[in-house]
Amino acid sequence: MLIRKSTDIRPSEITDQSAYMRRREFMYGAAALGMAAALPASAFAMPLSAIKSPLSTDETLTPLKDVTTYNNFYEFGTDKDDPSKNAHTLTTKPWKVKVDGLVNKPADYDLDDLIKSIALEERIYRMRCVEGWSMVIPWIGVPLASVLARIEPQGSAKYVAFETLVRPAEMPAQKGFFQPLPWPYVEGLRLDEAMHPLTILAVGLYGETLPKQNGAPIRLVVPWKYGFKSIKSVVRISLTEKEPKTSWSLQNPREYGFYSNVNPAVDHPRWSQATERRIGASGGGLGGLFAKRHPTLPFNGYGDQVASLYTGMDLKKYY
Ligand SMILES: Nc1nc2c(c(=O)[nH]1)N[C@H]1C(S)=C(S)[C@@H](COP(=O)(O)O)O[C@H]1N2
Ligand SMILES: [Mo]
Repeated sequence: MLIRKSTDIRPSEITDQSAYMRRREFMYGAAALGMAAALPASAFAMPLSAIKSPLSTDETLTPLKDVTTYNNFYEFGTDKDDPSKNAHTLTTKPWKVKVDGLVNKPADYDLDDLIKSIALEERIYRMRCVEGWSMVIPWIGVPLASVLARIEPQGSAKYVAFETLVRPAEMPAQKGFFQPLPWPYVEGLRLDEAMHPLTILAVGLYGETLPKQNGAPIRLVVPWKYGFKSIKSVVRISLTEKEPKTSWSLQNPREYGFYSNVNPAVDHPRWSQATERRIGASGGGLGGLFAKRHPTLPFNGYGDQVASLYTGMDLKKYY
């Protein structure tokens, strides 16, 4: 059988560049044959070409299957497999991003215009969830700094605020009786954090457009902060003078602060952050169901690049 879903690809194939290429050829072939409508949602991913970034880690990649089935995207439900089951209903085309606040170029941008002619880069990043697990994901995206340069923050802008889509008709948890978070999901960065070269807006992973469960069509990726800062399916970017509200600190201010830097020395009030479990059974030293937990690094291992952003701040107080 020629047609394979991304979830049918064996983990051993995934790190292999030639597997990307075969799948690309397959997608082009399928489109040419007019088969696209008959394919499952996950197969609508389109290939993206990107230059490899030197800012990537060389750690073993988390298998695609785990990256796309073990997710947090509460708009689609709170279980890890809810996003992969439910997110196919999300319409991601057309996609507008409202840019407003303290910028010289506010507009309702078409996503394509917002990132037009900014070179796509593949960035392999370690990601660390506050729940105590981690992954290594080959993102494709653009530096947020390049997008900010396009929209021109004004001199008084100190923060960047982000918002996710509110569309209950397509996001089941937004219309359910139990609403796990206030909507829209909101996040924010200080302007210097947003401008840092490690901060990207991702539009793809594993060589293709983003799966919906991972935040299609565009999501933030900030690898030195806990996963929840990396807001998905972004529809609004605002430049502000005041520190923006963030979803998890709105929901539980005692447990979650604005900065949310990965910090093994600051426990979550209900559990330690000292160690983590690498998701996926790919081997590669850290992975596997029975793999031991291993130490979490300050700033998720990106301290050399980002620690200077926080010089003089008490990171126990500003967690
Ligand atoms: N809109 C939105 N963005 C979100 C979330 C969410 O529930 N809604 N969850 C966050 C959390 S807690 C994590 S760990 C990451 C998970 O990203 P991934 O599923 O692509 O690994 O997305 C973050 N972005
Ligand atoms: Mo998370």
